[in-house]
Amino acid sequence: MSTCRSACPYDCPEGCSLLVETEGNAVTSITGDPANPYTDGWVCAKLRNLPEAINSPHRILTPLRRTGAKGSGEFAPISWEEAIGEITSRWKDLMAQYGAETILPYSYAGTMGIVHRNCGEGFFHALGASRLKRTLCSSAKSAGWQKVMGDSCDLSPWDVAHSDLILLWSANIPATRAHLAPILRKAKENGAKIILIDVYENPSAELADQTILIQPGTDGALALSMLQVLDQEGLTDEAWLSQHAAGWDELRTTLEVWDPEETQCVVGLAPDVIRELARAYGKAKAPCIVLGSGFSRSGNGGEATRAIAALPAAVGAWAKRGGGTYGVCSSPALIDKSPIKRPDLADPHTQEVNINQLGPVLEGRGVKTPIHSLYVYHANPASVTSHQNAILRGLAREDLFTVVHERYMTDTALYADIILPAPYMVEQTDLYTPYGYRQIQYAPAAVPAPGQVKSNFEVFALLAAAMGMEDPFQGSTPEDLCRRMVEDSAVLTRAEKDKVLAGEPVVLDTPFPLPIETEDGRVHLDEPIITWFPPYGGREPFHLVCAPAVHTLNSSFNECGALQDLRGEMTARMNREDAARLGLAQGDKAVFYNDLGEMTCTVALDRAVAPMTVVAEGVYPGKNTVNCLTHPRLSDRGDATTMNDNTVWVRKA
Ligand SMILES: Nc1nc2c(c(=O)[nH]1)N[C@H]1C(S)=C(S)[C@@H](COP(=O)(O)OP(=O)(O)OC[C@H]3O[C@@H](n4cnc5c(=O)[nH]c(N)nc54)[C@H](O)[C@@H]3O)O[C@H]1N2
Ligand SMILES: Nc1nc2c(c(=O)[nH]1)N[C@H]1C(S)=C(S)[C@@H](COP(=O)(O)OP(=O)(O)OC[C@H]3O[C@@H](n4cnc5c(=O)[nH]c(N)nc54)[C@H](O)[C@@H]3O)O[C@H]1N2
Ligand SMILES: [Mo]
Repeated sequence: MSTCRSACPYDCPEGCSLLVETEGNAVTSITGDPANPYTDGWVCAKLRNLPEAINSPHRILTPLRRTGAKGSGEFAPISWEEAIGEITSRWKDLMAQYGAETILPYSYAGTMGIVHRNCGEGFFHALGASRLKRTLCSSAKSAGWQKVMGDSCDLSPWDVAHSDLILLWSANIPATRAHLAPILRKAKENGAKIILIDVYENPSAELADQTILIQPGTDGALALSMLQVLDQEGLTDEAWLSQHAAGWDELRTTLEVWDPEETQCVVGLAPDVIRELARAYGKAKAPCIVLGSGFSRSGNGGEATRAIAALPAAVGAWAKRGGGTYGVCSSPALIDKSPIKRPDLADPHTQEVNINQLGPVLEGRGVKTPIHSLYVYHANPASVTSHQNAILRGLAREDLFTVVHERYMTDTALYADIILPAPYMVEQTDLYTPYGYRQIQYAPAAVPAPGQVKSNFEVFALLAAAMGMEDPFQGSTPEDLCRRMVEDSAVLTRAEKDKVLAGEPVVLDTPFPLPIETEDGRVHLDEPIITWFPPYGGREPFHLVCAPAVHTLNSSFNECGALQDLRGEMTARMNREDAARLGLAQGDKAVFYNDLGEMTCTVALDRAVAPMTVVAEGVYPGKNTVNCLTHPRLSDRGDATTMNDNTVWVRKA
């Protein structure tokens, strides 16, 4: 038995450092590495159960060719030579007929390792394939933040311990930020008050002193109303604003309409609740907003982020230790990823497809060159992307040549013409820098890849050679590339570089006060904030929100039986009074539907939900799951998903 260091590859802010125990070539256990003070020696149930998936008999271990109808799941093993030969000869034919834009790569967040996440981009740019705009997650939030705060980072998680008022705003701590929980408990012991602001009583409520439930997509209105109260009641920090902000006087002239009496009908809170929240925020010594991303997956997500980002500026919170925000952008760029992403190879004239619009695009809508081949790697669009029914119709097209590089039979892989076998993180070498704090870790493979499994990096090298293209990495290995990126870091010191290259996690301090990295060094509150857009549909009475589940991560871990048991069946949470009106009780089956699709699942009433709101936690396998009800329209800023901004009808099944 031996133990080696590794890093979690999933898309959490946590970026845990891991200890992997192996026996021969088998992974026997995964635990947290005490060498990373934030991981502190423990990991979530998902990672503890990962060895089950790594060692599962259901893994795909050889390339496969489809033998039955698309979606039937009938495949036969083939060799790598045959697989690469078939893919590249099909591509050459399609390129001759339609041009390279007819090929669309589709990748997102299966692995967050810098090399394997990004190494395909240069290949597809060089090929001249359609470009994919990857805005499936929190791009509206980033774009709104950028407008106010430029390239500024926000706090590190441990800074939150110094705050005396913590707003958990649209954040599910036990699910997505588990290591913040001990820090929140510490802050509470020191006298901090914690308030959850969400559309349902998510499991963070157990850490909070108060829960405030608002209508989905109204966070911007709530923030503007809080600003109005702060301004009216003299709770703003005018000295800080005049020195560090631009546009406050313009913004304050627009606040009149956000009187709590006017705002109540938008956000669904009594005026007193808004006033008390604003007063508590304005009077706190160092108020901190822990800002999740759920609220930003809305038509108005970018503008809502601008309004929320104005709050710490208005009260001068950035000047106080523990004050500000945590969860937006906690890590500066420690590494230059361009040697892997190769933006220099991209042709800006090549057609661009928004990742959220795969369904309509596969149906021939919104593209100049129709897509005849789809190459999916480390993503599962049939489950995670809006307008599931259009995606499934597209994937079923006989004239679409689909390749899926996967570890097990996902709903997307079921529709592939060719499946290529992919590794778990312990079977490949990569470099990780999580977005939730300043950390970097180099993680060499712990065990060899089983069967004929190959990494994204290896597959793109094979595809490039078979297409007769120049190798964008000039024969380098992932190990070489990781080493070079660390050596070239403009931020890390020599001692830190040595530590990273020795495989140890390196955690960096946050400067205080945080530098404001806009062109003029000021927080930008200029330009009116426009926060009201109706949800998609709007005729249907219930607002549908997709929320994370504790025991899975998007569609990852659907392959893990123990975690599926812990998560339980697919449910939709409703407000108890709404359910009673519809004659629905806890455990009843109900149909949730709109003009895009229909989902039947169990009604859950055990957690409070805002009125007229339906919350679906987690991404489940199969057809008619929650993304059959979400529309591919884009957000106001960042061209991002609006999957939390749709409406549905509900009836008893
Ligand atoms: N266990 C687990 N961990 C995960 C994930 C997971 O699915 N499960 N996903 C990973 C990924 S990809 C990401 S991006 C991160 C962050 O993952 P996110 O999905 O961004 O999760 P949070 O940041 O916790 O924000 C979710 C919260 O936002 C709330 N919310 C939704 N709409 C609104 C709204 O309009 N207003 C308000 N106030 N609240 C709203 C939801 O009810 C939920 O409680 O977590 C990562 N970690
Ligand atoms: N309803 C609903 N929809 C959602 C969300 C939600 O909470 N609810 N969350 C949204 C968010 S925030 C995000 S970020 C997206 C994420 O959506 P995706 O990026 O599609 O992420 P996953 O669903 O985790 O699927 C990743 C797949 O990559 C595979 N994989 C992992 N590592 C590798 C590798 O090294 N190589 C290859 N070839 N494959 C690999 C895994 O086996 C897995 O099947 O989903 C979004 N969609
Ligand atoms: Mo995400």
